[in-house]
Amino acid sequence: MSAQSQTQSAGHAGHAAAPVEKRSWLLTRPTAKTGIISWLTTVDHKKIGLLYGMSALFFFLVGGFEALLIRLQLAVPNNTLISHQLYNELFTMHATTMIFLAVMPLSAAFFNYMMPLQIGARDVAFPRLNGFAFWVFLVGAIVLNIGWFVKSGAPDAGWFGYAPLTSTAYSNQFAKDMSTDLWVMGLQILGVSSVVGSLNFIVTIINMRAPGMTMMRLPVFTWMTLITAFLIILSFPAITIALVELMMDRSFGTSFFDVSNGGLPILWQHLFWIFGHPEVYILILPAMGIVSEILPTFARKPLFGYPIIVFSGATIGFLGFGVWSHHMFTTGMGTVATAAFSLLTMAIAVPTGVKMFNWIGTLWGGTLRMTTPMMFALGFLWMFMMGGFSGVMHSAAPADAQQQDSYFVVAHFHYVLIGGSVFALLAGIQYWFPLIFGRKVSEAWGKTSFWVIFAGFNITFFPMHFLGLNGMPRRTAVYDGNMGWNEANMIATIGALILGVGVAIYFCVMVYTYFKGEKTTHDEWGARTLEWTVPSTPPPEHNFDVIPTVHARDAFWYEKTHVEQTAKDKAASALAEQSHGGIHMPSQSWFPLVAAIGLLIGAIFFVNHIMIGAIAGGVVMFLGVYLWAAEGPGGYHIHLDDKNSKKH
Ligand code: HEM
Ligand SMILES: [Cu+2]
Repeated sequence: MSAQSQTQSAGHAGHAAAPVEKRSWLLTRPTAKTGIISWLTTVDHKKIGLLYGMSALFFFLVGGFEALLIRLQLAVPNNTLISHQLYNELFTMHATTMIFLAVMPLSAAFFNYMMPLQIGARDVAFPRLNGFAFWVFLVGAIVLNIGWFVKSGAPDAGWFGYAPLTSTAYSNQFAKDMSTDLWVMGLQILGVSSVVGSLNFIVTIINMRAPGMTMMRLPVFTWMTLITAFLIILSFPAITIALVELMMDRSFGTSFFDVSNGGLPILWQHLFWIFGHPEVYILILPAMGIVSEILPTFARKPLFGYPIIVFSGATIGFLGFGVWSHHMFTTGMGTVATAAFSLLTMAIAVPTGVKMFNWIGTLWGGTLRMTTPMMFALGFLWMFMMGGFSGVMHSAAPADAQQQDSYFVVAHFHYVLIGGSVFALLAGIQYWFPLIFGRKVSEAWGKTSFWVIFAGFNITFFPMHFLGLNGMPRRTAVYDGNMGWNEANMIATIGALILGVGVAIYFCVMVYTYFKGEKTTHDEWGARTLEWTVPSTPPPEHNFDVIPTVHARDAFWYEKTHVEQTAKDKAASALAEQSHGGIHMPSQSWFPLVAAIGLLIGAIFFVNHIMIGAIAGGVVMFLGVYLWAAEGPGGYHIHLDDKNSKKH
């Protein structure tokens, strides 16, 4: 660090920030606002949100491609299109990719982009940590997918990784199989990303709400962000422990899950599903939040029963931790455990149904506008409800004994995961596109993509209910021609191709709109929440010219109807900001990226059992974290009056 530490002259009136040292080149924080460096070093929650969104959409396409291969293989009986080994890799990676690399990060994209805007904040609580969470996510995604490019192959033991399929004894024919190691390591890394991101969101929502934004005035999407973040930090430790134990079994010869040495395979299932069931609510609660924003906007009514929607979301979160063994009804847990888990699972349908009625109550008597986001949101209501019904069906243990491991379960979770989560996320993209990019998707094309996706989805997955009831098992690469499953499988495959076309249309329309779409104003839909009060689209780096003052649950509706009060608030807020020396923004940093790269190096060497390389990667990571601490908090001011930002 430079010996003669200079202070930078503040140079503007009322600047109260502490003098800042001039730092050596290594610790100087980057300032590029455009170009590749600005993206690599960004701490802006909106840019990080876009990075999450882009990556998630990319992996959504990868996972979709994997699904199409699976469906093509199953189109006709005794098909030889792909090998059984590749089939195992495809269904494992398809599920892992869709859950951890597509739906979760797409939710995270909205958490990052929208949540700070919705609570009237300028960024998240820990901006560099936010960048770190994204880069770590990307590292985990890379590690999981390395298998496609090396001899050992991709992970092949199912997204649930049941012991003993994951033991070294069962690993595929290559002696030094690393496909399962890649899966273990990838999930560990993704867990770090999710937990770190969640802590950031929790602190942000608790601490950084605009004046007047009480908890019971939070937009529902922000509430669901908060609950999801809690689910993540409470459920990921369970799978982390399971993965560490599995890693020890595989790399160091312990026998947590190895029966021949006194281990317990069922221990894996308990640990996995203690995480795994809350995980499905991690996937659905953000979707419920998005739909709760869209329906009132297009019904032109406030959300019906706001407190009930919020509390039922929290109830779902709590109950979600008590039902994990409904995934294990057929493992022989005993009648008491089976009955208890069965009843608790049925109980979850209560808060879920309550939300359903609140959404319908929101639509009831509203002035509905059938825009593209509204269509996707209504699609969510309908299909999520169907998935919920089949869920209640297998909450009854005797029924589940028949349905377990059949295509009926596949139909169930695709109705909740695609018909629910994915439809809501696609709705959210359409809804917030004008805010994020300042352009609006054409209604004709938006609706076309909706109908093709909607038709393709139902043609694919509805017949699977019957396939399941007729006994077709999951996770099998071939079936015989005389089982009575031929037609339904052919229909499902045709449906999958239609779904693929629909998704392709959706993507093409988005890309076209980004470049050539109709320009829009910042309050495109006549919405009610704060994210729509930004001064421009795309929003400026500082989000709001002045921090909003909140008087009501529908903060923006209040502003629109109380013009005088709003002007007064803005003047007071501007005055307060001037006395702090202007708008204070965080500086960019290289070190979140450096730390994540260290993690990547370490992970790759560890999976290949080259410990010296693993340690080297660890050193790079800790150096990154150390320098991150040493570069200090940074920050600069933006002055709106002279439109001249002063950096230090
Ligand atoms: C009313 C609400 C729900 C109920 C009562 C319910 C019930 C169940 C039950 C009992 C199973 C175990 C079936 C078996 O393996 O035999 C199951 C499986 C599954 N559910 Fe649900 N569910 C509900 C909602 C959801 C939601 C919201 C999601 C995700 C967004 C979801 C995703 C899944 C997945 C992925 C599986 C399969 C796990 C696997 O074995 O790979 N479910 N559900
Ligand atoms: Cu479950």
